[in-house]
Amino acid sequence: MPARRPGSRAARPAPKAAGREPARRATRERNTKETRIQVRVDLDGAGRHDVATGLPFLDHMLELVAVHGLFDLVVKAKGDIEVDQHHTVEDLGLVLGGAIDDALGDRTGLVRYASLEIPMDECLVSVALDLGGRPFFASDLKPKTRIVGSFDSTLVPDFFVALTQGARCTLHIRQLAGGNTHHLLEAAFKAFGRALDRASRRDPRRRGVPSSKGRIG
Ligand SMILES: [Mn+2]
Repeated sequence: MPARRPGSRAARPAPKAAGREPARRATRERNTKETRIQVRVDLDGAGRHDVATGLPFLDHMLELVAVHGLFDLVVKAKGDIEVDQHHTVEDLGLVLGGAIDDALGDRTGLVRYASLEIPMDECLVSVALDLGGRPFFASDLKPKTRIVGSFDSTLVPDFFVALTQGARCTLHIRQLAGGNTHHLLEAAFKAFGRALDRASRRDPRRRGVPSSKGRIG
């Protein structure tokens, strides 16, 4: 055992380089003439959520992301939904994605990839996620009804396009079996939450970022 000065902590490796190992949580705010949005996300949370977007079905979906991803999530949005839901849904994706990007920091030690399938009764959805810094979204979800609750389901791709740009991630969503629109979207958001949880974990074996290039983004 090397000698230690009284009061010093047990022998530890050299101090971490500045900027490494981010807080794993982040707050983002964005205010425009169309929307006012605040998001707080903690990747190492417990599934606590406080979500109010003015769109109850979207609240339900974001709560599923928090619960199934074990994130703590606060989302407050006030948008011009009387004009159209589009501004609010897209801006929410962008701000939530930006908060995820901040929470991931420089992505040191990340697992990076995750893929899985989630059923919801007759519906089955597969999600593949890469937190490797490249924004891309692809989906073949085919909701049977445009409106679910009061939510316009055609805006789900707009939400995820914005989110993948904000979070600098690649996300593929595949509909393996369709059915009720509520079930289909619920399976997709749950799968996204689960995949984000897995991919955003740290692998203790990994030194540096999970890329042969030596950096992400
Ligand atoms: Mn539901």
